[in-house]
Amino acid sequence: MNLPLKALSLSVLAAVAVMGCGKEEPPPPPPVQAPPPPPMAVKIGSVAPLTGGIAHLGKDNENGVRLAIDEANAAGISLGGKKVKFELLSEDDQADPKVGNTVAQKLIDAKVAGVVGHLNSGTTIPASAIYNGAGLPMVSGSATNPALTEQGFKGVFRVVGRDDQQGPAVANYLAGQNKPKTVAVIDDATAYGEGLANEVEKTLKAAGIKVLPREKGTDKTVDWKAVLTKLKGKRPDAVFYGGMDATAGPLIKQARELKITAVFAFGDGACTDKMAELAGPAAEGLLCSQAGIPVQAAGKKFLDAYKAKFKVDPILYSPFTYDAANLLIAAMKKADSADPAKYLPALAASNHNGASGNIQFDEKGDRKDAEMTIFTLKEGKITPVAILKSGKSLTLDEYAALSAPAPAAVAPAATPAAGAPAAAAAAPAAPAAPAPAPAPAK
Ligand code: ABU
Repeated sequence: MNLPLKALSLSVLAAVAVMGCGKEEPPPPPPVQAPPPPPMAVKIGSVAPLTGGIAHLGKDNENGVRLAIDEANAAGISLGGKKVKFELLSEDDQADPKVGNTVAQKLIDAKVAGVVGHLNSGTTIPASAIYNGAGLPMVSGSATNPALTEQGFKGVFRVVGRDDQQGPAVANYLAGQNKPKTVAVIDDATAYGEGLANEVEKTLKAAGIKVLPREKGTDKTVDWKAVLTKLKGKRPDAVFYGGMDATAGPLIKQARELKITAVFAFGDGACTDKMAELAGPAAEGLLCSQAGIPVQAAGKKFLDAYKAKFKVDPILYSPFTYDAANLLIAAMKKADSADPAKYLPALAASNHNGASGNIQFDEKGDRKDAEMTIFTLKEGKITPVAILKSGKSLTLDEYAALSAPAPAAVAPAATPAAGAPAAAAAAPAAPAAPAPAPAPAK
């Protein structure tokens, strides 16, 4: 080996030796961070008919609850020092009381912390006894039969008014506006339909109006020809039907096909644009009522968020089920617990500005000073004509103006509007402004 080559070999060997002996230790790994604990799951049940003739209303109810839950999760809520993730457990009771009882027990077994529902009085009333037995609070956003809150159950609430308020409201409006001498009353033999029809009949009779013997269908009746043919011979000036839109649409359509010209009036369950979809032009001019504010008057933030999320407009009760879910969540936050026994007192003491206005409960669990709205169907759309609040009658514009919070008038003690600084959000319990709109006639 010549000299330069030998020198190179030695230096390579030397370099290898240095690398082998003087190898630098890699930096120690960073201390292992414990992963953050998973959020505590808090389940909220929602029950409504999601199949069958009024599935569209059930889906609307469910959407209201889903929106409230998603907003709460996005806001990030902790209870008892633990981050919480609310989960929706949605059940289909098919508007059937037996199925309603089964799914009520299913939600209890799944350890939900509270329930929004059910939609129908006929399912809500029996299910409420099951929830009550389990100590589980429930808030209905739509069940209006008075019996629901007359049972003495401490955990049962509703955020709509009652049919012993709604029945007189729609009957008095009909009597005053249309001045019928004879009225036919039909119901669908459900707790809601029959109960509301009874209230309407009582009010009409008290106003000196003749009411024909009651006619009956069911919540599945879509062929009303026999009932209508019988009624036609009696020439009523008006017909009131206690039932939902799925059966009410065919009723008015077939009535017009039979050339019955009577005014048709309905309660909240048939007070939707679906009436025009089912009956076409035959639905024009009908009267109907809602045991709360019209959906058009719900908080803008709610209306916008609903449309953005579900790509459709809310139908009827979703502002109320949204509020019901937010009431449960607000009570849990106040009690710092999802334990029903711990948050129930906060729920009962709610003072919440929601999408449907200010919500407080009376000792029975009914909404204090609930609005009643009268509508007509105009150009295919259910259109409010009078909002009854604290004994006064307001147009939609008057109601919005009255309810718009003045900067200094927002009640500081009330829960901040969870999803909706509704025009109605800071509505005072008893508006001080005069009510210029025509009073519903009695
Ligand atoms: N409020 C009308 C629909 C729900 C019910 O059955 O009460």
